[in-house]
Amino acid sequence: MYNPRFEKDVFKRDVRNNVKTLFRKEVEEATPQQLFQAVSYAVKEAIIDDWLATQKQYEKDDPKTVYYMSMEFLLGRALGNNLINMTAYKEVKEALEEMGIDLNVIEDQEPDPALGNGGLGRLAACFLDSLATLGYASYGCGIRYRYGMFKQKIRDGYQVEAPDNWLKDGNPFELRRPEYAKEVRFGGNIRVEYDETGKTHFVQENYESVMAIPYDYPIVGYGNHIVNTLRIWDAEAIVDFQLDSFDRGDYHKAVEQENLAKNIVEVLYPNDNHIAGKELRLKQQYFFVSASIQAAITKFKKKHGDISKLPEKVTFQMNDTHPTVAVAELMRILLDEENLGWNEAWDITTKCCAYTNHTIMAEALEKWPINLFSRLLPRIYQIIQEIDRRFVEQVRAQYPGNEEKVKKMAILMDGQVKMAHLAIVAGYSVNGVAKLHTEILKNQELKDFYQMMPEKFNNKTNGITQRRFLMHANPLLADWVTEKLGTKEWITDLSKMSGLKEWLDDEEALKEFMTIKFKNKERLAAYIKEHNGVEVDPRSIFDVQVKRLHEYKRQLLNILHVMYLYNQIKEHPEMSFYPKTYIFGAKASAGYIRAKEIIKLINSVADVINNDRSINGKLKVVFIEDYRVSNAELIFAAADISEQISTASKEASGTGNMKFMMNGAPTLGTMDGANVEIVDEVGIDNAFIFGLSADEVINYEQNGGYNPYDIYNNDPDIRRVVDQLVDGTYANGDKEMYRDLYNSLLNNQGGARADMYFILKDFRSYADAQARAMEAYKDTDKWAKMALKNTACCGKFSADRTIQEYVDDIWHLDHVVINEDELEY
Ligand code: F58
Repeated sequence: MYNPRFEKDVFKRDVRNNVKTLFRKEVEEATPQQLFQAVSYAVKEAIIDDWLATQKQYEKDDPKTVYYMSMEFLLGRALGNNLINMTAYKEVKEALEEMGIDLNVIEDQEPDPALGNGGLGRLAACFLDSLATLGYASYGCGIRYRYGMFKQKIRDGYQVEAPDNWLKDGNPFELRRPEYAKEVRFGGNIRVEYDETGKTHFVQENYESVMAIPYDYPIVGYGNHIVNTLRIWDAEAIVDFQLDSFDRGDYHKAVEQENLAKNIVEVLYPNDNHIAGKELRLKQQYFFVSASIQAAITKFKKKHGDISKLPEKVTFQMNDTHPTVAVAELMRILLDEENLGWNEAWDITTKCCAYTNHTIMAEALEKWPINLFSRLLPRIYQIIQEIDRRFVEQVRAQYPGNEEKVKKMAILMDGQVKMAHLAIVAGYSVNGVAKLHTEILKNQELKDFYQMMPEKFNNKTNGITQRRFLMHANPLLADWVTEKLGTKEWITDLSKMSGLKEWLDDEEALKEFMTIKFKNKERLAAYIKEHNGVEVDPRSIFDVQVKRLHEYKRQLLNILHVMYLYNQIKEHPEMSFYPKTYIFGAKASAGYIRAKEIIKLINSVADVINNDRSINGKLKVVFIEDYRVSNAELIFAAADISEQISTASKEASGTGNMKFMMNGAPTLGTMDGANVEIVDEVGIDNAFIFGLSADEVINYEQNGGYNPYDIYNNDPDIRRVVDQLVDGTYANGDKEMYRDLYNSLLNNQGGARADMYFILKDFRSYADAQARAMEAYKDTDKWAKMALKNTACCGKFSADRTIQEYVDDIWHLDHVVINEDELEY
């Protein structure tokens, strides 16, 4: 793909000029941060041309557009990724080298935008990349949080949170678009008016409002000149705080509006798989949803006029229930502003909105107290009442006399607004994110809805972008893949990876493959040395678990097993043992006490083991501070083993599992989420599977759980490890530090069953899988083959495949092509 701005001389000149105009400096005097800015602005100029060309093409072709509505977009750094997708990475690297600048150092200057918690937010970012790459018109719609996911520091083994002021040096890639601002209203009351024709009008009065100001981010497609837009909203007070309002007695109002604007976009709620239910969060939701839908309608009407045709050109995908007020907001606009009747408005709305579910964890299901909801969003609440009234009527008609059904399915029940129910009733599609997850939704969690409207339910197994997680994260492997396949087609068609199977029996190729892994392990070892001060041996097995910290993800199982291994090594110093490095990375939500105890435990175990000379470095434990997209890229590339050990049925899909697989790390995991499909692709012999099945877990849960004492009393190794939580071994003699963890494993506590996540139940089977993995690793050739097989079989897990399925089954978008010859640079 050609872009004249990446001609070396042109690019170098642009960088030099940028350093001058931005900082009044010569390149030689500029700081790395200033160079990052100067380089990024030069890249942005190249992007802008394609961004304009894309808008023109869309204007001409008038394709149907998806609005991907999400509270979170976990983008990661943009510079490297943009260069890759502009197919200019290597040229720019060279051009900068000639100027004495190292691109890697420059890339490291970019703050890592973390407008998301974990899987759900990162999925949204991968989807935008794939939409642009496949040539589909799309907008990401979200919030421009002033502070993203907190920075994690580890102090004395404990997690400490520091604010993530990611915008402090400005952001070269964003574009402020005040001309597209929209007003968003909260609170007040609704006055009913009748006009001369007898028609009813609903007027909101005494409300507070804020101005939503959009910031646009370019989303660069790979090698196709398409640049889509991520539009995230900032909030500003409607009237800037003015002194004269003091005189008018509006002082309080003026201050309030300022505060409202400031608070709404201040910070991302740092919860993963848990809903806090705070009023401010609902404000955030309505804020970005209302602004986005208003903007979409304005754009549509400008071009098409006739609002009844909206479903032909627009679809709103709701990333989990967080944007579900979209349904009612669209109804509000159609009813109150477009003056449509209820049936017509409902017909349009239910053809435009679709919903993705990402979890079955009860604590993540969104429910809002009616009093809070109706006070904050009075008109939206009225509309939901009417949606609910009509829906309940339908349930009664279909299941006469079955008031149980009504109770289970109503949107408004027990003083709550149930957002998932609203999303299902109003959505034309409801999808899960992996086969197993969708089956559980259909047969357990959402069974009543599935029975009533089976046609809405479908599965879309998640995927990841190979542009970031292979090309950018692992350039050595990316080049090797291209060489072995003799083509770069895998970059936009990951199914081509299966061509690597030809090399499975080629000793030389396997050696090269493992040499690349080794170099990546050295790169990670250097990072760990620099950031943790711990020496790890790149020849040891890198066994990695990186993801958010949550009990269901069972980092506790992993660290208990490390404690068990340590006991074994101490007791049988002669036993055969391949050196292992256990690597963890995880943030805990700030208020999630038990998750924080687990982080402390991991660090305490690391302290004891890493400082025990008697074990000759056979075992090391590392907790990588501040796990985020940028260091994740180093970690996936360097992993030997991918730990995916959630309690079966709890992890909807997982996407980290796919990133490890792509980079040649076999899965050690349960039959949960997309692990099931990974095993389908790679074969059971190329993974290390253990533990209860989802059916078994669900069965235990429905029958009151199991008794962990049966295991504790009969398995001395397990008992010893559990007892070590309360005998001071890992707490400098303090017997209380981990008492809560100990209790969580053995005793029922309030509503929570003992060992809710089946850690002791799965322990033996986990230890066995670990032992099998170690045995397999000892056989170098066999291991290399297994690792390569994983890379070769990752084709299904591209987000490109996922997006194509969304397009075919749900969105029905039109494919857009930009003809390079027609570009006017
Ligand atoms: C994750 N959910 C799932 N939620 O846990 C994971 O299995 C799946 O692969 C991924 O979505 C993508 O489908 C998740 O990350 C959140 O973080 C929410 C954030 C907002 C509050 C509720 C949880």
